[in-house]
Amino acid sequence: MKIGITCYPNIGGSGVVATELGKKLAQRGHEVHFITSSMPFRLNQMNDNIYVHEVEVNNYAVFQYPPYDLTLSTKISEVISEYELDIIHMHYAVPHAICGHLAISMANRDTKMVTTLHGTDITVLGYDSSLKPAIKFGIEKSDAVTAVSQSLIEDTDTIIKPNQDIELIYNFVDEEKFSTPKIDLNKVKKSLCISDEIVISHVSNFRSVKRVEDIIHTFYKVQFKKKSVLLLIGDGPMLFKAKTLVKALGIEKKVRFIGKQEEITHYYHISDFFLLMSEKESFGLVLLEAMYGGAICIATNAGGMKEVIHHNENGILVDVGDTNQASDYIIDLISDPEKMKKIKENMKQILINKFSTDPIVRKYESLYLGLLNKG
Ligand code: GMT
Repeated sequence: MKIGITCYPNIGGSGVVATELGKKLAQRGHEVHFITSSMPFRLNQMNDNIYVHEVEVNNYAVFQYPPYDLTLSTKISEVISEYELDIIHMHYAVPHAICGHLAISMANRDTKMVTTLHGTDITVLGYDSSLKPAIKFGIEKSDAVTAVSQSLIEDTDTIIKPNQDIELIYNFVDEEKFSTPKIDLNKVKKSLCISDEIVISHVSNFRSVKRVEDIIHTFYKVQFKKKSVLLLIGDGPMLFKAKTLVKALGIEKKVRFIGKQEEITHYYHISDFFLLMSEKESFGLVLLEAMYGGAICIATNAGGMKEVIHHNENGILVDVGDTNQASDYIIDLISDPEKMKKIKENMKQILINKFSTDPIVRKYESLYLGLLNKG
C-alpha cells in the first residue's frame, strides 16, 4: 500500500507512535510518506520505503497567525495526487483529521483516511467549545478511527459524542531499542555518581498534567528509609518549579536533572523503579519503554494507565496525588526481592501478550486493507 502519515514531529508520544508505525510499515514493504512540519523525532535512519515531505508554513504580513492547517492540507493533497496514496493516517484529531479531509477533497481521489486519537486531542481540547465541533467533524469524516486505550474511547464518547465507531489499538514501542542499551551501564552510573543506591526515575515533557511535584514528594519519603537517587529526565514548563521544590526539600544531592535527551534507553536500564504519577494519561507510552528497560512502574490509576499496568501484577497503581501510597509501595518492594522478581517476570509476559509490535502493526495493516477492500 501507499500510505501517508501526518503527526506532530516533535518529542511527544503521538509523534513517536506515528513514526514507529511508519518505520514498521515500510519494513513490511509498504511505501510510507511522512507529511509533517519537520523531520519526525526518532526517524533518524532512513529506510528505502520512507519519504519525508516537509510542510513549510510561510508567514505573510497579511496573516496574524501562520496558516499551518491550510499549508498542511495543500501538501497532503499534493502528495496524495503525485504518489497516488491509498491511505492517509492522521495522528491527533486537530487539526490533522480536518486537514486530511480537506486534502482528500482537494486531490479529488478515493484515498481513505484513518485517524488515531492520542489523548490530549480529546481529554483537553475536547472541552474547548471553540474546538469541539471541529474535533467531532474530523472524527466523523474519517473512514476509520482508532484510539490508544479503552479509556480514551470512553472519554471520546462522553466528551465528543461522535457518530462513529472507534477501534482500540494499543500503542507499542521499538522493542529492540528499549531492550538493549547502547551505552555501558556502569559508565552511566559512574557519570551520575551512583553506586549502590536504589534508582528511581521519571521521563516526561514536564507539563502540569504529569504532576512532577508528586514524584519529588514520593521520592522525598523513600530517601529517608532507603539509600536512593531520583533521575528527572526531560524538560518543560514545570521544570523550574520542580527544581525549586527539590531545593526547598533539601534533597539536591540526591536528585539528578538530566534534561531533554535523544537517547534514554540506558536510564531505564539503570532504574529500579519508574514513576508516572500523571493526573490523566490516555496510555503512558513511557511505561512501555521503562518496562522494556526492566524498571518496575508505579503509575496512577487514571485514564489508560490501568490498561498498561495491572496492579500488583506487572507494576503498581496508586490514586492520583497519593504520594504516601506510592512511597510505601516502593519501600515494601525494596524489602521484598521475591515480589520484585515476580513483577519483573510478569512485566515481560504482559509486554509480549499485549504490547508486541508485530500484532499491533498488523492490526493497522488490516484496518487499512479492510477500508480499501470496502471500496
Ligand atoms: O502528554 C504527552 O505525553 C504527549 C501526548 C501527545 O499528544 O503526544 O501524549 C499522548 O499520546 C501518547 C501516545 O499515544 C500517550 O501515551 C499519552 O498518554 C498521551 N498523553 C495524555 O493523555 C496526557
